Amino acid sequence: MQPHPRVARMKIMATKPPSSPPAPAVHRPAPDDGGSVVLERRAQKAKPPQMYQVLMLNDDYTPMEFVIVVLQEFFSKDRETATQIMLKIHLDGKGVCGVYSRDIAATKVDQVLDAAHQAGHPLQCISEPVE
Ligand code: TYC
Repeated sequence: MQPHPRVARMKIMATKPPSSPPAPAVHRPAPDDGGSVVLERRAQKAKPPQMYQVLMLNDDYTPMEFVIVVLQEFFSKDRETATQIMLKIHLDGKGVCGVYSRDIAATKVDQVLDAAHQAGHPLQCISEPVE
């Protein structure tokens, strides 16, 4: 009996045992580069966080001593440094008390405003991005 025409046209393929995957390509250094490895410089991904400076503003009513104590308590200044900063604010109208990450700066501002409010002084304190 004749095989069906489609069967007759089928090629019989020999089956091969599975071959192992091709070996990874080895990129040999070009003959003239001395075998050196070139590391590409990548743009830095993470920028340092924006920092914020906390400033106190001068006014005519808050006692100097209160400002000095605030600088010692909340900004960890020794008495001499605190006095210098207070006098700078008194003379220039404002002065930097410290530089912090955004959340810490906001906390410092709250602490100063709370203490001033509790003591009945109009002392003002703000934070702003550095640069
Ligand atoms: N000017 C105030 C006074 O003469 C002192 C003062 C200093 C007030 C700094 C506020 O942020 C300040 N008593």
